[in-house]
Amino acid sequence: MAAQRTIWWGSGSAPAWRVLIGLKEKGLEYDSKLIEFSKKEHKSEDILRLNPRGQVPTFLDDGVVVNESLAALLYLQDKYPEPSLLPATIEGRALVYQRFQEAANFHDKVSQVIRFKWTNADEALPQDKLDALQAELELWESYLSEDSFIAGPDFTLADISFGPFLLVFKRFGGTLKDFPKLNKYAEKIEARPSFEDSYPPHWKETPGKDWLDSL
Ligand SMILES: N[C@@H](CCC(=O)N[C@@H](CS)C(=O)NCC(=O)O)C(=O)O
Repeated sequence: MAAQRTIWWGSGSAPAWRVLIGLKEKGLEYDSKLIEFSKKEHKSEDILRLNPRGQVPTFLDDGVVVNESLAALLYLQDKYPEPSLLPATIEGRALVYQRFQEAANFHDKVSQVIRFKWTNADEALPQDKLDALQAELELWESYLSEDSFIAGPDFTLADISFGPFLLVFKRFGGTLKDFPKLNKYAEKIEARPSFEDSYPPHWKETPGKDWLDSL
């Protein structure tokens, strides 16, 4: 019998996007529950029963609940090993595990500037927050070589962890003009079918912000 699989997600939620990308990379069918944050649907009974934090992604696979996005990606790789999203060598996997977790730093710096602007729309972004984001971008730029993915020559779990947040950065005006390798990388992942087929629907219909256009 086919697995019963459901994901609750919200348009523009990078953690939820990660799990959608993982499902698509694995070629798995799923029941898609797109929630609206403005209607507080992430606090619905259906979600709270499975995820007391009332967040997306909320993910149910064959009776197993795995809510945290990174945990859900590891679960998918574990339960559905092929096609693999990990390198064959232990050295390769070590780097993927590192970047997979390290993406939290980039997420944090991007979120800090976005949160600041949501609540202080008329104020300029604090220089220290911009500097911290610039330093993050420099690190991630240094991790790439001309045609590589973020943790080596192949697309892996590390790209699913990091990529959606890089595209959030672009959505909020990031240009990557001083980061040519990241810019090329962003275009490459954005065009990948798993990203394209799960692209945040409202991003296709509405313009983003220009808050990060100095970077
Ligand atoms: N650590 C969680 C974060 C999930 C998360 O923060 N989801 C946000 C949307 S991006 C959410 O549902 N926020 C609503 C809330 O916290 O009430 C993960 O990686 O899955």
